[in-house]
Amino acid sequence: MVRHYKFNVVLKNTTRLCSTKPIVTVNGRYPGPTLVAREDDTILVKVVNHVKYNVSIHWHGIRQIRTGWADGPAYITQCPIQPGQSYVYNFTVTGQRGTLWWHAHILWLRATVHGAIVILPKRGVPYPFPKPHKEEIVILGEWWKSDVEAVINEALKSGLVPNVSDAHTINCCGRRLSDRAKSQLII
Ligand SMILES: [Cu+2]
Repeated sequence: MVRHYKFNVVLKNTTRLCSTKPIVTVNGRYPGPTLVAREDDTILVKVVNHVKYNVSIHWHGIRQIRTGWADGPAYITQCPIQPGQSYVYNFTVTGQRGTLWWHAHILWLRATVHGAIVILPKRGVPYPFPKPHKEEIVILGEWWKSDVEAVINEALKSGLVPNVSDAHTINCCGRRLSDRAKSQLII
C-alpha cells in the first residue's frame, strides 16, 4: 500500500511559558503529524517549504534500502528544499516495525519540526511482546523562549555551548524547569 502525506512547512505563532514566538512547524502543528504505515508499505511525503529557511526532513531509524536520496540530511544525501520549493520523499518500510520519529535535518529546525512514525507489523504478525492494553505516542522535546536559530547562531559565533532550553515538553506542552532541576541537567 502507498501512503501519501503532505507536509506544509509553515510558521506558527505559539505560546509557551507565557510568551509567544513564531516557530517553524509542519502543517502548523507542534509536534507535527504522525506518519502511520504497515511494514512493506511505501510512504510518499510531499514537503512544501513556505518558510525562509532551507529545509530537509530525516526519517529517523528508517532503513533506506536503495533510497538513500530519501534519507534527509541536508548537504549529505540531498540539497535542502529551498523557500518556495518542494520535494517528494519516497521510501518503502521493510524489515522493521515499531515507533520511530521524523525530524528536520538542517540548522536547529528539528527543535519544533518533528513527529512520530508508527510502523505496524504485517497483517497477522504480532509485535514481539504481549499486546499492550493501550498505545500512546509520547514525544519528548525542549522549548527555548528565544528563537532557536538565534540560540545556535550565537553559540557558533562565540564557540560556547548553546543556551540550555527553558523547559522540557511532553507531547507539546511543558513546565518551566526549576533552577534546581536545571542545574541537575547541566552536569
Ligand atoms: Cu534523527
